[in-house]
Amino acid sequence: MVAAEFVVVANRLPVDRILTPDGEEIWRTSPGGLVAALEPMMRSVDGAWVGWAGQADLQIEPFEADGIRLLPVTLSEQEIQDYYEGFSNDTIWPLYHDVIAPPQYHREWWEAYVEVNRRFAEAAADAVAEGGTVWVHDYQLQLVPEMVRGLRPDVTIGYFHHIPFPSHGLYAQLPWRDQVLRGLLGADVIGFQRAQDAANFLAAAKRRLSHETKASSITLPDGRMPLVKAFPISIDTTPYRELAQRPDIRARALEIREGLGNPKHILLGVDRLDYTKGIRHRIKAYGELLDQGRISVEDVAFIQVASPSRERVDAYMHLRDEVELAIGRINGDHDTLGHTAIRYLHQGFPREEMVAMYLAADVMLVTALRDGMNLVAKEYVATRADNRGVLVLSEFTGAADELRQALRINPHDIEGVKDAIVGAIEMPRAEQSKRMRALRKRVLENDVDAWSQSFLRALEQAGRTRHRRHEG
Ligand code: GDG
Repeated sequence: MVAAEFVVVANRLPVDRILTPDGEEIWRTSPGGLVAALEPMMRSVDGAWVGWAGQADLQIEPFEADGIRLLPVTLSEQEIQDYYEGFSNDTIWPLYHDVIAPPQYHREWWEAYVEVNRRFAEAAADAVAEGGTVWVHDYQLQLVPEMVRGLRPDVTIGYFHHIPFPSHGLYAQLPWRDQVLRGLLGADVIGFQRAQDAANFLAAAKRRLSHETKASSITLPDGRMPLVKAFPISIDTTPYRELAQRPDIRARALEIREGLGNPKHILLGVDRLDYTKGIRHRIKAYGELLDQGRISVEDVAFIQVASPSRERVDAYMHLRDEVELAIGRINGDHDTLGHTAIRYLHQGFPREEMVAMYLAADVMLVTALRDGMNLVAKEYVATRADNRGVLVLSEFTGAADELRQALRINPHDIEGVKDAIVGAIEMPRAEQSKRMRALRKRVLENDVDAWSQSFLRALEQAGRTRHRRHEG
């Protein structure tokens, strides 16, 4: 196998395996922003992508899809339970989102996490060319940077963390807190979504490992100085802008409004069904507004898309029950034969339909209790070419650091959320337009391409410094 100059390591490969009705296997590129951001670069520099194909016990040889070399990592059913659903999604995920749900600490989950991280690291170390670059993504693979460094001291290593990094007071709960810090510190550039996440990581490294830290770097005992910095991620704005102009999709947006009985205002929520997203808080606020008669179902409809997520993890099963109970009650109390209070969709939709919903929505509700960035907020903004519409945005999202002209809310403050919803509904056109114009400028200028370019520039710089040190 030819070695690759640039290797991306992520939990998932950027493709989904599809079996056609006649039993043929095909691979479809998943529409995620990460692939879109890295695709041009991966093609130009001879890149490879290490990841899991999304199904248990799938033994597949490396293959190529859309010009990218894919190197599949196999996970057993037990490893999916322990490494992925367990340690990644039931230990790290809740801990790093400020313990909104109680993290579960199990030694066998940790052991599987170490084992699987080693498999990813070995695959990357085997694939990368002499002096090449490895870019590791996200919380499922925090040990990979140190492991790759151990196997391949010649390569430059980047790591990007897509979710929050908690304050030390919470992080300190993790029984394997020092191992995880050392894992991440194997990278030359450690990127976070917000400046606060980078600061939390630096504080943890200083407190736990007694490393010397400066504004954005750490000095390690071996003399290496990894860069620790915020690189706020964004979206590929092009498909959103283009789809938002398409006549059939604009017609579909009108049809959606009609289907809801032509309400004056449509509120929209789009989230994976996850307890970090504040879906219950949003539903409660809307329900109370109806109870109090401040709004009516004839005037204000609420569409909530809650795409199925992590359905085998207990906390997600409970959340689904709670959300569906709350919605059932509100709809039971307030629906009429012509109007539904909350149109709840526990389904995934094609991007075209998502854009039609963004176009139909007068108010976008993003009420996350904690969120690394929140791309939905940016997608909504990207589709609003007429500068109409209001974004209600939780201050606990990474996006809130950038999208200053949104209506900011604290999702825990239900009265505040209610006032923001009413404020959004009543906002004069001129103010909507002033805010949206500024939001759009921000999102269109700082797209995913700008994000990957700035991370890669930092990585290149780190690589040059390292080579100089080696030679010197
Ligand atoms: C993690 C961090 C960070 C959702 N339902 C459907 C659908 N989606 C798309 C959205 C959006 C994406 O999924 C969700 O991205 P978010 O950023 O909102 O949230 P997470 O999934 O939690 O992502 C987050 C992100 O990583 C990137 O670093 O921003 O903070 O938690 O693009 O549109 N897309 C389609 N159908 C659906 O039903 N097509």
